This record gives sequence, structure tokens and C-alpha cells, in this order.
Amino acid sequence: DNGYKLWLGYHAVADKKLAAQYVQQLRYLKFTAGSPTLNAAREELLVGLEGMLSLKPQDIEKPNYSTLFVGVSSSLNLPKNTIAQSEIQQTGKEGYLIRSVTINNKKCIVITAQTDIGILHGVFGFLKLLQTQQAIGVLNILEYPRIMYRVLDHWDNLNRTVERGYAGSSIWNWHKLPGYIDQRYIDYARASASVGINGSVVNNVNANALMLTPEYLEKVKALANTFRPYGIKVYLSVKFSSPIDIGGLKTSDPLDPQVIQWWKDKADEIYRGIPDFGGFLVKANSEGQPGPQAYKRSHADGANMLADALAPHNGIVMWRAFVYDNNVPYDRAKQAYNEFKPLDGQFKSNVIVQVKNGPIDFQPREPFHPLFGAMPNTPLMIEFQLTQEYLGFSTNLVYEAPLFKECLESDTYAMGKGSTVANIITGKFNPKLITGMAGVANIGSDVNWCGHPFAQANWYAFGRLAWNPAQSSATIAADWVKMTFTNQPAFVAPMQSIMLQSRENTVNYMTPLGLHHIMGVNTHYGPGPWVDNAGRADWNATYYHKADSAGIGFNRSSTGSNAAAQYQPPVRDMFENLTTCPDEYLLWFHHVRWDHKMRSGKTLWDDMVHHYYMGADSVKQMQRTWDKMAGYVDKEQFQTVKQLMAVQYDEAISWRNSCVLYFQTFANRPIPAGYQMPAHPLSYYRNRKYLQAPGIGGNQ
Ligand code: BDP
Repeated sequence: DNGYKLWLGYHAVADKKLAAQYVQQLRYLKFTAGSPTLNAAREELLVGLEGMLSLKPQDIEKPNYSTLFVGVSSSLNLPKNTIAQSEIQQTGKEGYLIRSVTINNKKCIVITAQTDIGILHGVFGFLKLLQTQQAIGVLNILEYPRIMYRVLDHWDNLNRTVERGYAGSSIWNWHKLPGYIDQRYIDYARASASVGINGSVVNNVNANALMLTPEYLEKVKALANTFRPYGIKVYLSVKFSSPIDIGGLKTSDPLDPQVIQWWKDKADEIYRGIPDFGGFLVKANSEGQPGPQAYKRSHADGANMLADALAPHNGIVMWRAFVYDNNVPYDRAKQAYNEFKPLDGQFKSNVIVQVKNGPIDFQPREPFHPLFGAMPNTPLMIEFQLTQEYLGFSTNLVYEAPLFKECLESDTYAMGKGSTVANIITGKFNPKLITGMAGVANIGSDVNWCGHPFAQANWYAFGRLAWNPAQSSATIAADWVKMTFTNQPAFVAPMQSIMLQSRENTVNYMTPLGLHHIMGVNTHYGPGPWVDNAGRADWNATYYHKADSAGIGFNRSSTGSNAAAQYQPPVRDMFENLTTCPDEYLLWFHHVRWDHKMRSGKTLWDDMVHHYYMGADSVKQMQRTWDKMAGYVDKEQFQTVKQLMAVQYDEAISWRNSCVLYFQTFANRPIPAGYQMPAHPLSYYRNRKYLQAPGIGGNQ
């Protein structure tokens, strides 16, 4: 098993008794397909049943037996009132209902929906029941997405490098498109659809204007045609200066009539080829990307101009709030809020502002972004990073659902208690707004898609949480383990616990207690707390940790940059006050004395050392657990994970020793007794050459 099949391997149900029950209940099928989506759904169902149960159900017309009915409600011809229309309506445009019913005295199962896509999702939902070995005797499942736009952002370049990609090259082979459709595109769409993802931005936010030329639009059209049966729309990242770059205009001023016309024409052209094209993603005035500010126009001016071009075709603009530039006065964490909050209410209704989960940049831990809750009249789409740019690339096992959930469950207090980020981005306080969640994809050409076998769980978890952010990290982890590997409890339980712990472990050996942005310069791989000579102040680690002989941490309280004041008063006060600020965010908000007494009773220095050692030790624990799992997983997968864990351990030790030794030069205190001393002096770690990653961006 090389991992290619992801969580759709449909392994044989090992529990013989259960398998026999399934076969009994699923021997007869009524599923009239016809449309490409229904054909795909039917095919998936048959492949799944064949794989799990060696079952080829018999197609029947009349429900004389225990039958599985699959179809949109209007086509099922079930006896009247089997399922009330009002219930089916609850499924919306993409959801589904799975229900046990009795017809002609026979126990039957119905998978129904209002749309073909709903049926496809329903089939995946049903297969998941079997994959996770649930009883299917009494079913009553209503599922529908809580978020409208559930989108993967691929940072893929036209030359097939992937910015911050660690799983090979881009899966899009632009050279062979549009003529050649790789099976991978179809499997990508299947896997994405199986967790409810409904959009794909196929190119890098640091966009190439060539993407909008007719030649490339033909290729994009081929992808759109491939994804369409799976309910996945294609979006494009666009470069704001495209009217100049490929349109021959002298300006890209969003208020210039020729520019406005150019984008209108371009949108019309795209929709002629791709009638259900999703829209544009834009990174503007950030990290050197062109944008409306060059013409003294605002983000809203830029976004609205594009939104007007897309509106007649129902397209949307995802306008990123990840902005910072050289003029940041002192604290980069404040810039997005400062630029965007004053624009609340000024965006057209088909613009959604895409905000990273935290105010800096996908760090192992950040507080939630202060823009959540601060723009009540603007749709905000949360952006998570699945690719592990700051989490050890594809060598570290880091299950990210707990990171996503931590942010989603944070209470912004914007509308009083209970104004969690999840409630804000699902439109609870303003149901008129469009809603969205984006995940920066971790997918590449590696045979197992994501580099690390466990990184597939992050793609999976992203889809599940975008569908419904209330789901728990634990459930999602267990489902993924069962679907991907095996249902055996002796494997599932330890794997689930490894996964749930993994993110905190990584925080501990990289950036405990609110430290952030202390990784290697440019590559963002490995430790670099000493980095102080990058091209710009706010690319230096020293800018963020501010270690000195007195203490360590970035003072963002009212006596410092006052970034804490960007949060609502209850949150601000919590962060502002050293005694109420959670340990997790301590050094994010405060410059703390080395001898400060922590909640643990230890001094800050001792506590920090403890976290670094705990983090590295936890990787050792993880290795021990994995070593016991050889009997449960395929040999190739076992070896892959085993080797990667060894790399991760080496990296964790490196992080630990580098940071402890480096910060010790300021703290001037010994590593407390009982901890193993680093094997080498600081100079060794400073000189260590970490992997130079291919395909990284032009920044930092
Ligand atoms: C940073 C990456 C950079 C991206 C940027 C972004 O280092 O490569 O272009 O985010 O999100 O994390 O635009």
C-alpha cells in the first residue's frame, strides 16, 4: 500500500459477523443514475461495496426485499409520506438524508437529497458508516454544510513548483492539459468531495498573469470539466496588475474605466468556457504583490471592481487580508486589522475577505485573528494552512484539527459571550453574509499525495470541519484512522491519541509559551531563533522574541504595541493582564522576566526548558507507540512513518537544543538538573545547514 488511495481504500470489513449483516441489508439496490454526478456516486458506491464486502448488489425496480434506495427525492417513487418533503428540504443544495424505513414490511435504507451533489455526498456519508463499521440497522442522519464556500487553495505555480509544498511537484500538469486528464485529477476530486470540499483555487496566490490568457484558460476549463461531477468549482488566483501584464493597458487602477472593462470582458470570457466558474482569489498589496493601494485606492475599491465583473455570473471574490509591508510601524501583527476594519460594510455582497486564523502567519500557535468579530457587516472567510510550512514540512506528524478547532472555538465576545470564531464565520450573527473556509493545500505529486502518510489527515479534517466546524478533532481523527488503515481498536486508540497530542508536542519543541516566528529564515524549516539579519526587520526571529537579559517576549499589551487592544474588551483584558493571560499566549503578549513565577510554580526559564524537553520527549513516546503497530499496517506504510518519525525526532532535538542554548545566552541560567545536556554547543546548531526546500516563494 503506497497511500495513494487515501481514506478511500475501502478495505474489507474484517468483522465477519458485521460484514454478513451488511451484506444482508445491502443485497438489493435501486439507484437510477444518469447524470455525471449520479454516475460518479453510483460507481463510488459499487466500488466501496465491492472492496469492503465483495458485494455486487442486485439492481431491482420494486422494493420486494430489503433494499438500498439512492436518489433525489423526486426520482425515488417511494410510497407517499415515507419521508416528509419538509425533512428533505432541510438538506439544502448539498446535504443529504440517510434513513431506515419500512416499505412493504421490508426494512430498507434510503439515501436521498434535493440535488445530485447531495446524493454524491450522501453516498460518501453512507460508505463512511461502513468504513468505520457502524451498525446500519436504524439510521436517521441529516447532514448539510454550515459553510458555503469550502475551498482548497493550491499555491501551485505554472512551472509545477509549489510554494511551500512538501509533497513533490504540482499535481496540475499544465503542459499536458487540456488534452490529457490525469486519473489523479479525478481521484483528487473524489477525495475532496468525499469530505464536502466544493472549491479549488488551482494556482498560487502569488499569481502569474499568464493564468488568464486564453491558452491557460483552456487548461483550466479541462480541470473544471473534470471536477464538475464532484461538485467542485474551479477558482483562480489573479494578479491585480493583469490588465497591464497581459492586457496592454497602462494602469490597473480599479476606478479606471478601461481597467473595469478589461476585467468585465475577462470574466465574460472565462464564463463562456466555464459557466460555473467560482471566482477570483486575490493577494494584493502584500509581500510585494500589486494592488489598488498603488493608485491610492482601498482594498474595497479593488475587490468591488472585480466583484462587479463576476456578479452577473454569480462568481465571488476572495480578497485576502494577509497584508503587511515595509511600512509597518513596530508591530506587524496589527496591520491587517488596521487596514481592513475601517472598510467594514464597504465590500460588495459577493466579496469575502479571507483572513488567516492568526494575525501573523500560520505559526504553530497564534491567538485568533482580531478581525474575527471586528467586521460584523463583512463576510469573513477563515484561511488555514494545511501544508506544514511552519510545522516541520512533511517530515513531522502534526494532526492539525486541534489547531483549527482552537481557533474556531475561541470566543471573540464581539456579540457578547458565545461569539466564537466558528459562529462568526458561519454567519450566525448576520445570516445575509456569504460564508467560507479555505485551506492551503498540502497536496502534491508524491504517490501518497501529502508526503507524510498522516498529513492526509489534515486534508481530510479540513474538509470535515469546513462542512461542520462543530465536529470534534477526536471523532475526525478516529474516522480517518479507521478509513485509512484499520478499525482494530488496538490500533485506532493509540493512533487517535498520538494525533490529538501531536500539535501540542510540536508547539512544545518549536514555540512554547507563545513564542513565534523563530524558525529558519527563507525555508522556514528548522530552528532559527538567532536570525537577525533578514531583509526586513519583521522577518527576523529577534523581532518576535525580543530576548534580553531581563526576559523574553513581545510586549503587545498597552505598555507595548497595544495589539491586545484590537480584541474585544473581555479578550483584551485577559491578554493584557499578565496574571490572566493563558500560558499558551504569554510571550505573544508580554515581555516576561526570566524569574517570573509561572502557573506551574517554576520560573519562566525553567518552565520554558521544561516545555522544550517535554516536546522532544513526546516524539520519542510517539516512536515507541508506532513501533508496536507493525502488525496492524501495511509494511510500506509502517516503514515510511517509522523513518519519518526518526527524522522528526532529530528535528525536535535540534529545535530543543538550539532554542534552549540560544535563549540561555540571555537568561544566564543553568538548564535545571535532571534534563539531558545538549550534545553540542550552540555554535554547532547555528551552523547546521537545514534542508533547502525546493519551490519556496520569493519572500523572506
Ligand atoms: C507565507 C508564506 C509565503 C506566502 C504567504 C501568503 O511564507 O510563501 O506567499 O504566506 O500567505 O506564510 O501569501
